[in-house]
Amino acid sequence: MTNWTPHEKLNAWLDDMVALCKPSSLHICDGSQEEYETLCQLLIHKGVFVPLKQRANSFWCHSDPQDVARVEEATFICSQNQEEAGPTNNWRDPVEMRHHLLKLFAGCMQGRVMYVIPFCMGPIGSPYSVMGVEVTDSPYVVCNMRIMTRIGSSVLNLLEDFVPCLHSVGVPLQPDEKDMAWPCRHDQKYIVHFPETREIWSFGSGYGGNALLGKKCLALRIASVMARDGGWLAEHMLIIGVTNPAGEKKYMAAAFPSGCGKTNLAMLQPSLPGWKIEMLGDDIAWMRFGSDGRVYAINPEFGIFGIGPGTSTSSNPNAMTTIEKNTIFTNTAFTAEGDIWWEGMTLQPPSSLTSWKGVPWSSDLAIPAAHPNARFTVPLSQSPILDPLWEDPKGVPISAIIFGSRRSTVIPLVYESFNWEQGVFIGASLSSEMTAAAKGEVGKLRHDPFAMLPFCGYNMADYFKHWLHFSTKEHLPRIYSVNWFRKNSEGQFVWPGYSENIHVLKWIFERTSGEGDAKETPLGFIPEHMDLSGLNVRIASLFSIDNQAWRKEAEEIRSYFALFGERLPKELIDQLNALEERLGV
Ligand code: GTP
Ligand code: SPV
Ligand code: MN
Repeated sequence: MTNWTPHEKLNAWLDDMVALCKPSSLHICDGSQEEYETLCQLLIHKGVFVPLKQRANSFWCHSDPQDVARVEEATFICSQNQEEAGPTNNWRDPVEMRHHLLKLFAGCMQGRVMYVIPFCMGPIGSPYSVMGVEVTDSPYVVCNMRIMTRIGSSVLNLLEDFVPCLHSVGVPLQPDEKDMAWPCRHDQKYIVHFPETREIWSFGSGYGGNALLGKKCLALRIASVMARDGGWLAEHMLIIGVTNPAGEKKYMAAAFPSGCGKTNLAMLQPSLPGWKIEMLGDDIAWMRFGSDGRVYAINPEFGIFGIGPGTSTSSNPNAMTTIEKNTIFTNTAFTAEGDIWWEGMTLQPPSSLTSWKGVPWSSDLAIPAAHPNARFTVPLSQSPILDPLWEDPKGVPISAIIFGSRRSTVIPLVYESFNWEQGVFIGASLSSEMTAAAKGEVGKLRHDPFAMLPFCGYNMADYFKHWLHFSTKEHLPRIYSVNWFRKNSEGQFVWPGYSENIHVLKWIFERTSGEGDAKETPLGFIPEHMDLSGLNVRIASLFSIDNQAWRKEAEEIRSYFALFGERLPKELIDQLNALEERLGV
């Protein structure tokens, strides 16, 4: 065994990975600033990174046009039995998949450096954190992992057990062969999880959740299995602190599908005087029951991998402040002045632009200059509204859980569930119009239970059961449904959203204090009065409940639930029946 590190299990695994992938050399990442700068220089030299003139220590880069988002059809859960993965996951037999992967990865790092990234999801030293080691042949991945997770010697020194995460862009180099700027595979992409042995193998993509393996792969797919076994929750949720004008503070968590507004809600700048939002996380929450019976949440991440398009000083000023420096921009447009740009950043595009594909762009082309899933990678510590408890190892107590999605019809602005079980039903029946965050048909309505459809590492029916089994706990958070995306018959949003979403959070805040007027409806409680004076909105268009549309919705949920067969918890059918009864079916 080679003494790569002081850690025996790691050394044994690295020996195997080196023998399999045959890199030209191996580099153990220490996570230092120097190392980061060296890698950025290397990426500049390779033509991947372009330094930005207006933003210190920041870079523009663009990917291969066929490597721009998560690839759900190439994402696999390889549990022993297909039933364990359930009807919503792509399942492959673990033995066959391993056999296939060993062939794919054989020699895949020839001519490249193998970077070894010890990383920690959660604050280093927290009993709730989980460590991983990602082996990758992509220096872009190393730079992004350093922002998104805690990496390097401080992790290696404390490393005990770890989740092995193997990543390769899948493009070996022959001696003297010139590398591509963004090597990846068009023909073969594999994002593979072995939930029982807690391993991740990713091949052929260098982008986002496909390649930064601490995020969706570990902190959601593998962690959801750990959470099921350990009695906790690993969720696709933002975490915020909300303070009212009297100085009282509560924490809330919210699950929205990809591209449906988590980062924006996490960074909300309230339009209502005296209210304050502070962020702990914008994408993932790990939640546990504390000894006082309350739910406590930590954010396992260290950075923000946020969507650019739509972000501006008016829609999200806090995000704009966060990305002034130390930021990697991927697939945005690039200005003649050496800065980045995306649709929605300013009303008019700058006069001269290079598109995300790296070619001259003009508005005559009638295509966006930035890719709709263009992203910024930035340290969470740069958020101007960071919550003081963001690294608290035990997490923050959650008073409300919010489920939201992108629905142009049917779902009202906000409603409160009658109880936990109905709240779980709301999560389970969530559906949303698809966005550019994953490869697929943008705008298509699909079921996305708990915003976890692409991220649950086991049978979704068992996941529902896991949520339901907490219903006997005391001090449960209240559960809400929100929808910022309702449209009128002209196709315009009926709700201004963004900073005005504080109106909804205010009502939720008051409800969790036993205040806040509410009216009972078949769906749950909706606000009795919400002071929206000054906003150009029609209350009816925000809160109306179309009985007929809801009956259709209920029918649709019933046929979706049938997918889970006998495994679907009976409580959810009871909830659906009760909803139909209230609707008068
Ligand atoms: P992922 O990072 O993929 O998980 O996405 P996310 O859930 O963090 O979504 P994000 O906050 O990045 O928002 C996605 C898109 O929705 C952006 O284009 C936003 O501008 C837009 N958006 C966010 N909040 C609102 C809102 O309140 N109203 C409207 N109309 N659009 C919003
Ligand atoms: C999402 O798609 O939910 C994201 C982006 O947060 S990625 O990291 O690519 O999964
Ligand atoms: Mn996300």
